[in-house]
Amino acid sequence: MYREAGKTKFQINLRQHLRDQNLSGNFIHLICEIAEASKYVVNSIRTGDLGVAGTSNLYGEEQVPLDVLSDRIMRKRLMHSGVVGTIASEKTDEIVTISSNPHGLFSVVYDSLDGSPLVDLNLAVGTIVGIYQGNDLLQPGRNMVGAMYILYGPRVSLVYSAGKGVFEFTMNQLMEFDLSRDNIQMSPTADIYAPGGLRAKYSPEHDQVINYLEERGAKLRYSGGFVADINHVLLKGKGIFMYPALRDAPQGKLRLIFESNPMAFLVEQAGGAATDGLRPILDIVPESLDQRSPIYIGCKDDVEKAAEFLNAG
Ligand code: FDP
Repeated sequence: MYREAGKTKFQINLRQHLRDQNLSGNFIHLICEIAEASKYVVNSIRTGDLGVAGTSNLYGEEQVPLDVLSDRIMRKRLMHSGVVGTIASEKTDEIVTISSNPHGLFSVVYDSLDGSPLVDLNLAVGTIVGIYQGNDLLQPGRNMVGAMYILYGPRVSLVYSAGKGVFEFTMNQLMEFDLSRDNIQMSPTADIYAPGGLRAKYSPEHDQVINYLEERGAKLRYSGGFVADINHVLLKGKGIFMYPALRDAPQGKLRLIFESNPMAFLVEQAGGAATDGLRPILDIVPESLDQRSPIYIGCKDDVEKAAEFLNAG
């Protein structure tokens, strides 16, 4: 976590860490640009909107809803980064081509403010990002070259993987990201479970998964924000998050490309697993940008056990 220089210990910042990982200059630039954008998102969350979207402020400027503002912040940063050929945002659901020659460039999918309704309740929200090489966004998540999220909680943290482990950085007083957790690893079984959706709409098979976890002594922990809930499961290392198929929503709620894939990439990198009940989330070939999928994600043995229950039905 720290670098020794004589007797002084220095924090390792994000850029230094990325250089130490021997990642390409373009990739480092991209991650750092997203980290920069997040500082403006933090500022908007802390000071902007406050439930007054649609009204004007003291200076007659119309207040922009936070989810729109954060989307603009992220989009602008990516478009001007010079290393991104294609973007797609959960907010607009359209593919934006920045460069028609994708050679050497990345395509980026993102949800700039997941859980945005929670901001007015002062609960944690986050940004989710998936990164591919080239310009094809409708490919399995396994082809991603990197994924990350930024959690805006009591602290701001950035968790990323470029396929060489999972690392957490925390924003310091200077709004720089310092390495705070090295090579995050998950245990095989969960102590906590985070269950999305309405219990009355669960299938009997999913009920069995819940009962199994409860009987094993796992405690329910659910914030209602995907990023905070995944962060809890991943950093505790002993958890499982589930957003199942519901009776009136057989594909569940969460978006495969914008939400589930980046998180599945991170959790697999930490030794966990993610399934839709039938196959690993990362192996699903998306047919559309807005495709949804049920998800069971977290400790490997429990994800496998959940799939067993679901398939026994
Ligand atoms: P939200 O609709 O509030 O943006 O991404 C969708 C999401 O939040 C996730 O952050 C969260 O995990 C989920 O929906 C919560 O859904 P339920 O309220 O149905 O549990």
